[in-house]
Amino acid sequence: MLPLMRLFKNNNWPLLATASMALLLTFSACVDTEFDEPPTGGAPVDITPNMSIAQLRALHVTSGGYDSIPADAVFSGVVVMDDRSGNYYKTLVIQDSTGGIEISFNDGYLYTSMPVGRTIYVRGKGLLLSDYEGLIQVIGSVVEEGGDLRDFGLTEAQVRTNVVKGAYLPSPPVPKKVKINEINDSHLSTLIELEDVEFIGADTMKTYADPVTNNSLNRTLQDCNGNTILLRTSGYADFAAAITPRGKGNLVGVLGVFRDDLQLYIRDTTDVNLDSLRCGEVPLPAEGFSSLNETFSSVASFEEAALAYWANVAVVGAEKWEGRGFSGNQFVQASAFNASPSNVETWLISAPIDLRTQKEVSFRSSWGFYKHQGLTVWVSTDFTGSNAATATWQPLNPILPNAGTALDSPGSSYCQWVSSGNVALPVYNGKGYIGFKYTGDSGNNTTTWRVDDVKVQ
Ligand SMILES: [Ca+2]
Repeated sequence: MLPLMRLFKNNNWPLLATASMALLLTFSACVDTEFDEPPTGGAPVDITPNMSIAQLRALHVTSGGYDSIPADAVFSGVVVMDDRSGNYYKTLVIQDSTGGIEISFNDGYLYTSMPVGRTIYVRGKGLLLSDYEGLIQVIGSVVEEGGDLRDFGLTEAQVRTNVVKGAYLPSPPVPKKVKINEINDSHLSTLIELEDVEFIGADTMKTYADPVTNNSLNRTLQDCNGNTILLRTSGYADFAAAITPRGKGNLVGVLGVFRDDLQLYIRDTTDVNLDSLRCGEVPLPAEGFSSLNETFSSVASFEEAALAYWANVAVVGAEKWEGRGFSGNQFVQASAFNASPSNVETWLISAPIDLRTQKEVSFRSSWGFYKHQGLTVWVSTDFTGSNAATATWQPLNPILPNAGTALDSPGSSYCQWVSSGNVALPVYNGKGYIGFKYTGDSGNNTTTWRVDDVKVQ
């Protein structure tokens, strides 16, 4: 519903609505050139565009209102977004060399006759330009309902009279490569490709949208310089339940806007190719890393810690190590407080380390709400990445805080961070792994244990 107070530069809405209705009645004698079937190529089209999409967009001068499109205008473009996956609904996005624009329809299943890659031609007669929260759309009509203005997409009759379906591109539309910090309004409703982007840590391994409630969700993409853009997905998309990848790579989508927020929409998950190492990650040497320096700066607070080449395993119960932050410093912690099931054994296991030369590990740790000594530290040379419970673990003997360790500030429930000291690792002709093991239960052994700054050298 749109407020009646919207402004109209070219006309007032009743006239426009009347014009739309008149169009339905009188335009049916026009040439009806429709090509629903050809899978490629398409039949010749007896219609020639006389207006670019950039020129069309420039006709929308009434922000929040309506502008009519000249009756003799003809614009065309290649469909770059259709409604096949359900991420877009009753809407197409078409694009020519000058820009792109959304076209709103009254009916769905548009992809069956106007899929991505097909050129369509649109006669302007009777159509309007509107905008939805800042995104310009071609619509079929606007009608007053109970004091509100309501936009309607092109009716089936308007599709017959105004839309001519043309040839298919020989190959899919090619997106324009652009960097996140270069994206601007000129890219709205066009197909773009972001290179070397990844989901922020908190948005990896999550569903694209909520397939249960059908709520749309935003996920945030970032480049390696920290520039971000939203990826928005409809809860009705057939890939809403798919899981966002952890890696970095290229992502193709159509750019939209909602008020001040630019947001990308993918057509489906084939637009997402994020399978390289994340920003800052380095390839794993076959013999393991010669050193580690994990500050946990990449872990997301209140999320399970996910670190390249590290494992985070619930051996007993469901709790895992999670990220937390305090005063700008990120670290990991585990706790059995309110755990269900009650008994907790969870391991945070380091990336593989080359143990062929003498190495030492150091880290710092602290507790919160002390009840019990829940942290132990181990090393294994037969951990495979998935056998935390059955691998052979040798105990290490680091310095850990205890019940008597001073609080980090008066009244705090947390103790000061305590350095482990340099703890020698075994020399071994292969790789080894440091295991941080938390045990507790939700009855009496609920202490939070925190770890930061794991160094091996
Ligand atoms: Ca840290």
